[in-house]
Amino acid sequence: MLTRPVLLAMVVLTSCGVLSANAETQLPPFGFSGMEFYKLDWNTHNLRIADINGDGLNDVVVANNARARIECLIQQTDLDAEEPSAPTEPNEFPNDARFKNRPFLAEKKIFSLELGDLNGDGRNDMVYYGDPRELVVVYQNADGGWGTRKTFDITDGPTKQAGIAIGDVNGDDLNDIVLLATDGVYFIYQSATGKLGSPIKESGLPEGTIAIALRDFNGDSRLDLLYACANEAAPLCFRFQSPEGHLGPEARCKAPSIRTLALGDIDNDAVEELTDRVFQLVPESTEPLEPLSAPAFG
Ligand SMILES: [Ca+2]
Ligand SMILES: [Ca+2]
Ligand SMILES: [Ca+2]
Ligand SMILES: [Ca+2]
Repeated sequence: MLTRPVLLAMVVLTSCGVLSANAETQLPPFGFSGMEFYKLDWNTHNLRIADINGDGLNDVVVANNARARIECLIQQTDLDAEEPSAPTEPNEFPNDARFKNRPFLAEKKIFSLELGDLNGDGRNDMVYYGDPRELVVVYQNADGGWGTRKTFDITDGPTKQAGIAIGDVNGDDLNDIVLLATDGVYFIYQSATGKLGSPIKESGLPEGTIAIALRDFNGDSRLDLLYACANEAAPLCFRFQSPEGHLGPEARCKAPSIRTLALGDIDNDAVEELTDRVFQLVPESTEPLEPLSAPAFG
């Protein structure tokens, strides 16, 4: 039995080649390896996956408000080099060897956290919003460590998770920051020299907005902005990016209320889908979306 504080968070890893092919669907064989465990603390959230040390291997980043820090689990290249740590108490699980923690001291309570390249050097940087209220950008060094910090004095940012999105929202192929505010949204654009400009606020939000996301929802290769709302009548609201690099007016979508939301291309057609009880987005369409009758995941 797992008891506090033995296992407070875990990472589940997968590998392929375990099961036989499905004769009816001709799908390739796939399966899962065993779970791997990494002990963290209570009150961890905003788990993100990206390469944060420039070695080409994805790492795991998660905010840890119990210690006012950000856990950076760096994927190791030689799993045989280090044995898992031995348990020190009965029923304690040792950490597995795939990741090694390199914690970053945030020194604040973190509400939202995202990763992405924000200066065009090809290395993922980190941005978070927290209390004391400010937006913090931490750039990745050339040696794969965290380096220069840049702060933005924004006091009306999000107090919920998923309040930050990173992506190109003005069509110049440079990542920008979108930050949810209490009564609007901030845009922080990256310049051609890799500098972040001053925040520009657009007032007004769809009713009940609790989260934002950037994806290409209509297949034109330009990122669009999604507002997820605690609004039973219209929980999804889109702003599609125009060919000129402007986010268009809000396009609301009638749908069942949202409990959880995941984004991704789940049928390999290069167009993003949303899944809750599953909605499928149709390329080249801005018409109101209709939920599919059958869930995609059983
Ligand atoms: Ca890495
Ligand atoms: Ca960078
Ligand atoms: Ca941009
Ligand atoms: Ca688009």
